[in-house]
Amino acid sequence: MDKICVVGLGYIGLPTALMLAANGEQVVGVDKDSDLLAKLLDGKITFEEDGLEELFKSAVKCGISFQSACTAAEIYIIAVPTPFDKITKKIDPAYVITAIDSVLDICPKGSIIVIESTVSPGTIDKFVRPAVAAREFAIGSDIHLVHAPERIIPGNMIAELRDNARTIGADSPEIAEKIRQMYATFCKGEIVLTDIRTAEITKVVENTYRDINIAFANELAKICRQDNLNVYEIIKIANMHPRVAILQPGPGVGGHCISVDPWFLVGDYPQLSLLIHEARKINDSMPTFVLSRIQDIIAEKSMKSAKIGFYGITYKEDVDDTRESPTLQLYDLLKLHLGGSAAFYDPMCENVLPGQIADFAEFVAVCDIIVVMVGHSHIRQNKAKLADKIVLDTRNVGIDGAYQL
Ligand code: SAJ
Repeated sequence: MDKICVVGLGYIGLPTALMLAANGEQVVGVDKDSDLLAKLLDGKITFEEDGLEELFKSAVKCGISFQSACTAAEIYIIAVPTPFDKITKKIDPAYVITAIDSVLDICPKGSIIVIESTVSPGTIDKFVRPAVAAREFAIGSDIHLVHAPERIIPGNMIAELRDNARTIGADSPEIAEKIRQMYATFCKGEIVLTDIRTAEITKVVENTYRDINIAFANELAKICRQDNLNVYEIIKIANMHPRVAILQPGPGVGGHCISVDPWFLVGDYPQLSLLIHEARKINDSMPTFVLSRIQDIIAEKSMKSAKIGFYGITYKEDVDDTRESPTLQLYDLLKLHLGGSAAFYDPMCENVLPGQIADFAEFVAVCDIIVVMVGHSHIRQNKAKLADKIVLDTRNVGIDGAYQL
């Protein structure tokens, strides 16, 4: 019997499975996606992340295996996606439930299911427990449930897997301790044991805190624009105060976490989450604000027509993930407002949008206005190549003469 079976080998499941294997645990990684599996079995990693390739090699050396179906194990880690419905603002727990169902098909009695996927608070009570009970498994004896939400930041995942504190929510201290020991094989941060409900909401609270703080920076950018003040200088000086740490304004908040999780609190506590809701609205308004800045520039330069080039499609710098990215949000607005005369470039991803140009020099040459949407290292190293262009720099990468938010 295997010791640990990790179900879902995406952005969270893969590095977690590799880390456990590289630190001496016996691990099998499971994913239904045959292309993803084929790549892993062929010795290739499936997304770009600092240090992932080296970790992959060492996990393979230590004996990690990959397959499409769950196997008998002592511990199952569920790291499948939780899709978000943009209209209802609710997550769909179906993938988590399906993954748990496939575990229940083969798991030995007494095994532990650890849910790492972010779920909206209350999901485990509302959906997971009834689904397990419907299969006639007694929770607490036949099967144990744990929620250990991931906390790692794309771009620094491997270091954060090792160094961040973790939360483990379980029904009993004994099971929590067993799972603490598993994570302690690689996690050097503090591991806090609590109950499942607390672990669920704490994860969402962390991302909501960051969303609110980014919204404050974005609102400051709008205030400063009104009076032509430099928001970046103001933030820099304010942050010299020992108890001030303002984040950076930008073209919007993307990714599958910060732009999603606060909605769970708004949905569950609509009368009580006024600040949280307002912050979400401010961050969601930023692509429209970028569009208004482009229109300001076109008017100021008296341009009759202009080809707008958007540098960066991913949701943030140096990752290849485009989920909920501000550029994709802007693309939808552009279709309405600018009649589609846009080009896109991103060194981290290919063929995401119509009008995407693969060659940077060609992109620069064909565009009249370039809007920097993502501060990839690539643009920081190639700023000089935009010297003769009209540039709107929404990420403050430091391009001489550029317009700012
Ligand atoms: N952003 C700004 N200004 C800033 C910081 C970020 O506009 O000063 C934007 C980014 O460009 C991006 C978005 O916010 O579009 C989110 O990026 P991020 O780097 O703040 O966070 P994520 O989504 O990559 O990862 C977050 C992290 N959560 C927190 O820092 C509280 C990470 O630790 C979580 O594990 C992750 O969400 C998750 O999976 O929940």
